Amino acid sequence: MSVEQPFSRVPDVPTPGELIDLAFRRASKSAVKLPARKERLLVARLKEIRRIRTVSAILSSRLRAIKRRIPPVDKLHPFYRELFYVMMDVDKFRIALARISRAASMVEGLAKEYVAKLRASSSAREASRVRREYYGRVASIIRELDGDLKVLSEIRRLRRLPSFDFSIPIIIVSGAPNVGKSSFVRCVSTAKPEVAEYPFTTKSVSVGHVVAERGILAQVVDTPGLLDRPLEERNKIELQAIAALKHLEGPVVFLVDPTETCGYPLKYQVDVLRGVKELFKGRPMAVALTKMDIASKGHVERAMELLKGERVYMCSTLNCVGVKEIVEELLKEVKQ
Ligand SMILES: Nc1nc2c(ncn2[C@@H]2O[C@H](COP(=O)(O)OP(=O)(O)OP(=O)(O)O)[C@@H](O)[C@H]2O)c(=O)[nH]1
Ligand SMILES: [Mg+2]
Repeated sequence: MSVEQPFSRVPDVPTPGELIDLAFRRASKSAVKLPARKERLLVARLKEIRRIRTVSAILSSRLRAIKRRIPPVDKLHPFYRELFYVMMDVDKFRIALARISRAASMVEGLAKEYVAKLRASSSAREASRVRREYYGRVASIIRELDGDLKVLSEIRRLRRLPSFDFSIPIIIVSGAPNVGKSSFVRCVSTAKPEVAEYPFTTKSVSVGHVVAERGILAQVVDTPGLLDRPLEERNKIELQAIAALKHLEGPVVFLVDPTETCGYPLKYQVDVLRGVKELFKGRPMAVALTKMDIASKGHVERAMELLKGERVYMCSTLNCVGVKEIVEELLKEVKQ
C-alpha cells in the first residue's frame, strides 16, 4: 500500500573472503572450449586467460553492484538523508565507496595486463604461474577493502526504516511510553499498521494509513522512544534523530494518560508535551486524553487543570472510541 523507502533494497555487503572465494570458485569451474587441434600451450593459455577474465568480471561486477544499489545520499528526501547522517559515518562511507570503485577498476586493469602476459607465455607452466600471480595481486586488493566493506555493510541498518509517501500528510502520534500511541495508530488505520524501526529506539514504530474512497488521506506514525521523554534528557545524536521527524509534514497528536497507569505522572507527561510543542511549532496539534474507559472524573479534572490553554480531546484507544474524530479534525486544518 505504501511507497518503498530508499534503503529497503540495499544489498548485503560481502566480506573480502566471500568475494575472493566466489570469484576463484567460479573461475575454476569456467569451462574452456578446446580448439580442434589440441596444442598444449595454446590450451593452457586459453584456460588461464579464461580464469583471469572470470575473476575480473565477477569481482568488478560485485563491487560495482554494491555501489549501484545504494541510493545517492544527495538525492534522498531530507527525512531519510538526516537519518542516514545520524546512522552512518558519512566521511568514511564516501571514502569506502570511492575505494571499492577504484578496486574494481584495478582488478580489471590488472586482468588486461596479465592476459597480455599470458599471450606471451612460452610454456604451460609459465601460463599457470602468471595466472597465480594475478590471483595473488587481486586477492590482496580485495583483502585491503576489509574496513571499507565493513563500513558499507552498516547500511543494512537502514533497511527497516519506515516508508512514507511525502505527498500525503503524515500525522505524528507522540506521548509518554505506554499511553496508547500504537493503539491509536491501529484505531485509525484502515489496514494493519506496518512495523518499522527507528535509530536509537528498541521499540517498533507503527505506520498506519487512513484510507478513504478517494485514496490515502494520511499516514499515521508513532514515535516510541523519541518523543516520549523531555528533550533536555537527550544527547546530541538522539536530538538529531528526533530532529529528522521535522521533515515529516503533517499534524501532531500528543496523547496524555490521565490515569497514570502508563507509569508516568501527569506532570512528567506535560513536560514531554512542552518539548513536543516546541519541536513542532506552527503545526496543527491536538492533545488527547486516553484511557477514558478507566479514567475517573478526578483524573480528567486534574489533567484538564494541567493542560489549561490546550485544545484537549478525549478518547479510548483500547476500544477506539473518539479516535477517528481527532484525526478528521486535524486533517481539516492541513493546507490542501
Ligand atoms: N484501559 C485502557 N488501556 C489502554 C488504552 N490504550 C492503550 N491501553 C493499554 O496501554 C498499554 C500500552 O498501549 P500501547 O498502545 O502499546 O502504548 P504505546 O504508547 O504505543 O506504548 P510504547 O510504544 O511502549 O510507548 C497496553 O497494555 C494497552 O492495552 C485505553 O484507551 N484504555
Ligand atoms: Mg507503541
